[in-house]
Amino acid sequence: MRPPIRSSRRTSAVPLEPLFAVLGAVLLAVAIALPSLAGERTAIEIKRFKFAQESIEVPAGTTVVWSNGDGIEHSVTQGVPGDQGGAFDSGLMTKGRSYEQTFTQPGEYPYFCKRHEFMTGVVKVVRTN
Ligand SMILES: [Cu+2]
Repeated sequence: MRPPIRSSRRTSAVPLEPLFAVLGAVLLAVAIALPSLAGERTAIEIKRFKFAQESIEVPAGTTVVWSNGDGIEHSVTQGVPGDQGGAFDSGLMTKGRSYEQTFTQPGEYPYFCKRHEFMTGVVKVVRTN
């Protein structure tokens, strides 16, 4: 009888760990460098008739990006219901649309949805040092 053929191949011939370490270092360097190239960006999703973060605090220069995840139109309108501030207004956004606003001046910026006035949020912009 012949002995069964044995494979000498190993399942993991190429060590991947060093590659991941290099990739991780590159990604970290990019993540550190990006905010200094352009202001920081932060995302707020609109989902189930709510702004995912109803209150956020960001450093001046930050761009806030709202995106509509609902199958119904929403807006991001500066001010409070009945007293629209006028500083920014996305208009009605269909599903998948996004709107961005850069905040350069420290202060509190309340906003709401024109269609659903119970949907409110605030962006608190703080001075950067
Ligand atoms: Cu709405």
